[in-house]
Amino acid sequence: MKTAVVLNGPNLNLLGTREPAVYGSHTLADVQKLCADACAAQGFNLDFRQTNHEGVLVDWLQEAGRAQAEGTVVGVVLNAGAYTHTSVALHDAIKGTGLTLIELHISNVHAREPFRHHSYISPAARAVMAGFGVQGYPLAIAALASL
Ligand code: CA2
Repeated sequence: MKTAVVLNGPNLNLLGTREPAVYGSHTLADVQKLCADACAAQGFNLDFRQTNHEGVLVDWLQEAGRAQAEGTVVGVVLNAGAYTHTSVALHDAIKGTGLTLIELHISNVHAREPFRHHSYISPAARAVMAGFGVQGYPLAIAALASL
């Protein structure tokens, strides 16, 4: 059974505690449950992680890239949080690993502040999803199955 990797970046551990108008009221634990159910439906194992540290995300992307090359990982769903808009290192990690990666945002970043309109992730991603709320996560896992 292959594994779907879901990586979450900075401040996503705060989901459900503030800004419900933007991010909804679900917690990250709720999101993990949504992902677990979606993986069960697709016949995947789930590897679900969150970190506030850019270099940790780089390490995890490299780890997932090696596992995908070995055939044990189907791909990655990445919500890089604010690093989306700043991180050449994440762009390079995705490009360098050749990962099948879906960039995901809970909110519609294009309907928000201009500084959220640019993504360093998008040019390296296989697909981009934004604005589906936390339901985007199970949608992205289903999409990994068909990529
Ligand atoms: O919409 C998304 O998923 C974002 O990736 C979330 C990031 C933001 O910087 C991106 O522009 C869009 C922020 C995640 C922080 O989430 C919080 C949730 C509740 C309270 C405070 C922060």
